[in-house]
Amino acid sequence: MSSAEKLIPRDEGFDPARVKLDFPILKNTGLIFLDSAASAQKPQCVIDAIANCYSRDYANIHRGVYELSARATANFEAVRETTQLFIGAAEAREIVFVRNTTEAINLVAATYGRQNVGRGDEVLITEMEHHSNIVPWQMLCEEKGAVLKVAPMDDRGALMLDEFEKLLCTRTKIVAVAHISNALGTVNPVKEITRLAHAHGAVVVIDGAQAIPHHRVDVANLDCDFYALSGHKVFGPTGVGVLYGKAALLESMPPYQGGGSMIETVRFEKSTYADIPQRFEAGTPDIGGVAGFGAALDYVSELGLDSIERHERELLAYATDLLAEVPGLRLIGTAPQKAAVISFSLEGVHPHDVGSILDHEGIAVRTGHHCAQPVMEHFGVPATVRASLALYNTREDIDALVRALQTVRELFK
Ligand code: C6P
Repeated sequence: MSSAEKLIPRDEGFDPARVKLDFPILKNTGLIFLDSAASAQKPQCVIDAIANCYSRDYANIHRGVYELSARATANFEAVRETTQLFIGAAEAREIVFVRNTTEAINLVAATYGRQNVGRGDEVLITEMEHHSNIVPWQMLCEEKGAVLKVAPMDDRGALMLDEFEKLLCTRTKIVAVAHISNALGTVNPVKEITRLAHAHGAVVVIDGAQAIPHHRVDVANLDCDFYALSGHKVFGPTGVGVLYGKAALLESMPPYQGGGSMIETVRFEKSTYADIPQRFEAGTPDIGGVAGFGAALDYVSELGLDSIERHERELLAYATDLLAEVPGLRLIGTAPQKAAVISFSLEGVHPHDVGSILDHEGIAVRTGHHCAQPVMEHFGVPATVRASLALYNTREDIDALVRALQTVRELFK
């Protein structure tokens, strides 16, 4: 079957209860898993793809002349094409395999950033970024004597686009923005952000970690320059992520790490580097992980991102309505464009206590600052409880969450 055929969605009615059965950890334990924003669970097809890679198709890639190595290489490169189609990239060589979103952003900061950002230049981010989309830019700015600018959000957690625009100027070299905030669920207008940034000559890096499992992403349509994502958030294994970069930009960039696979020739006097994307893929990659990642993208494509998005939108509305009935519950993040994340605090109860009691009721949520400390500071809270949704969550999961929160309320009366 060709990659294109594999990506045809099976769109005849989306049933999350049936989808749940594809996930052994959910099927076998009855766990109500509301922490997919941290890392999503894995369907059987992903687990099988990893096992099959190691039991049938495994050898190092891009090296061996023997048939098994050629097959392993072909399988690995086929996932690059699957990824290209999945995010709408123009060419497969625009897909760089990395470990995760964090590494993808660090790669851009350390290569494009070091090459193009100088003293007095500016990097523009937003107040709602994950630490992975703050610290690499801070490190770059410190090294180069550049300035990190931060566009504010309002008290719903929506980006103030007019303020963002005012911060753009000829010194802005890079704009780095989350597609969807992990702490608030805010969906940022990344196409408009990209248009504004380009009008000022800046390149745009989108942190897509939270968007990719929920939302149809089309990088060509967004016209962004870089897009970062993690496989483990889109039902694939940990250890595999993607940096998308426009070919012309990737071609202009120096390597990130040196070693095997990223070179053309090596002499003690000087080495020359491979073409993209191999230039950025030093060393042996996560071959089994990439097989699992490919299976995860196929799985999501078969279910159909439009169906997934519709289901999650309905579930978010359902949960938001029910949670409004819980006394003392304050939603943190109420932007008009929101997806898959419900952050909240419960008056008089520490978020960690809420999390522990929910755990006791068989419900997994994340509590803490969610690696977004500036967001917590904005809302004047040390931490929140975060219930995050995915394609396998049902209304029954939300009902159980609300019941358990009523129990917390009773205990802390
Ligand atoms: N957020 C969460 O619980 P890595 O760890 O590299 O796969 O992803 C980092 C990252 C970057 N950007 C955003 C918007 C993210 O949400 C994350 C990961 C997890 O919210 C773990 S802190």
